[in-house]
Amino acid sequence: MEVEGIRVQLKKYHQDHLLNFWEELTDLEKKELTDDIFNVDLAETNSYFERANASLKNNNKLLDDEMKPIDSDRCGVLNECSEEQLRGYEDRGLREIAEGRAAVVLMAGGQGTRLGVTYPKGMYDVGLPSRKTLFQLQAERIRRLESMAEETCGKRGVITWYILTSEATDKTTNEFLNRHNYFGLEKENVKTFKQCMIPCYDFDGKILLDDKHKISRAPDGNGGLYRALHQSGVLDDMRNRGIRSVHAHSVDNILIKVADPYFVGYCLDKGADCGVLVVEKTEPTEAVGVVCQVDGLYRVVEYSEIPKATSELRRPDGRLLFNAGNVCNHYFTVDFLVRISECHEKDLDLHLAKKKIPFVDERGERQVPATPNGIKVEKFVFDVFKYSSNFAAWEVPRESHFSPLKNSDSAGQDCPATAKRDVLALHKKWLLNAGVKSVLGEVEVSPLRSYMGENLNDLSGVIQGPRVVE
Ligand code: UD2
Repeated sequence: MEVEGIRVQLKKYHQDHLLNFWEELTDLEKKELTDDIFNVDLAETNSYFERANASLKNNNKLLDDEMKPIDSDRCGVLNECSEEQLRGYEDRGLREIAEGRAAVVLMAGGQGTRLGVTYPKGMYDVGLPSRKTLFQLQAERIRRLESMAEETCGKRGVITWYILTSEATDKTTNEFLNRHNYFGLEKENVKTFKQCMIPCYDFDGKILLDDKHKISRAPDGNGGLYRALHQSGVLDDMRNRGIRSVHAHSVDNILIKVADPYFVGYCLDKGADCGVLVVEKTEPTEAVGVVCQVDGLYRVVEYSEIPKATSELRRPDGRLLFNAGNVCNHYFTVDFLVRISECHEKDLDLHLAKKKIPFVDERGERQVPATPNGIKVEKFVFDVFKYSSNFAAWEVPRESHFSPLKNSDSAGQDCPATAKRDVLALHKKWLLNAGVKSVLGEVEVSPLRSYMGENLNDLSGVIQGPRVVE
């Protein structure tokens, strides 16, 4: 198509400013820009902006008066379960693994802006004695769990590791995993798949230029998972492998219990098609969404969207009323994921965030703004809860399950130093529970040795760090 044809198309959607610098571009740049424009579904892009704006207004109206906590009969609490119940859940979870019916979806397409690194967060090493990265810790937990399932059930099953990447993380993630031989997992059982990128807008819905010949784009949020699962063929792969249960989680929780057998077993026991793992939110300002009901439907109200007064409401015992802290840790059946991608993906809510987005101004100069100048539209992974026909929540203690790596150390929380501290504190507790007399200095337990504190009973006396218990 000639440039005039493209201009007419763009004009129809009020985006013809994308050609403002056409005359200055080289032939190669012209080709890059036209390819870039052809890759945008203009009708969908404009509707994204309008829908995101509309849902923002709608949210504010709904949330103030319609939120209710989770019904207690829908929420299992790990600390309140009997040993027998827990053993039952664990057995079910391990059997799912031994039968090859469990998979992990790791959401690793985010840009890690707050942490301030230019590489994927999974490659981050928080400074544990082993210097293992988040990816390595997760891969080794999978390996250990496969062995535990085999020991319990007498059968070895594979946990397929599907990793959601984006344009920002895909190449580097693949190179990294390859360079490290998939940390001992079989290459055929580790599959990366890419989410979509959507254009960024100014406050009037005009698409921003990142360069004179390049549209500014960002990943479509972790809810982009559903479209990507379908488009990349991952759902077909899951069905071909006979997978039934999917544990989907964020890349940055250093304590993540990958394919958590209690959580998976609990969801199977309840017959849930969609489940969420929560920790108690104790501070109204903490950056975790809360799981609750709105108009009788389960959903997460994100930390950036909950009204302040609502976030501060307390129960008679002093705990927050909305305390089911979402930690980006979910269970889905494959059937549920198929239903979402076939029937509901196009209707997922859109969330709008005001961000500082580098852009080319009307004079053709690239600006890096100091204050928010534009909008990113994102889909959120938890926005499918309302389509669940049997929803379940599972509450776990924070200190053994959740320590996210979000910020650089200067923030003092959710940062490399706190992630390292929390792993070492948990491992110390495991060792003391196993009969070790004392633990001095930095002592870490390899995930290949122990997944959740088991298999340490041969240790005793004093363990002096720095050391990795292999
Ligand atoms: C997420 C949760 C929030 C709370 C918090 C706890 C969502 C939408 N919000 O907020 O409720 O639980 O975590 O730590 O889940 N990602 C992608 N593609 C994207 C964007 C993100 O794969 O386009 C991944 C990202 O790599 C990370 C996860 O999704 O593994 C969470 O993303 P985030 O760090 O942007 O989410 P956050 O902390 O705002």
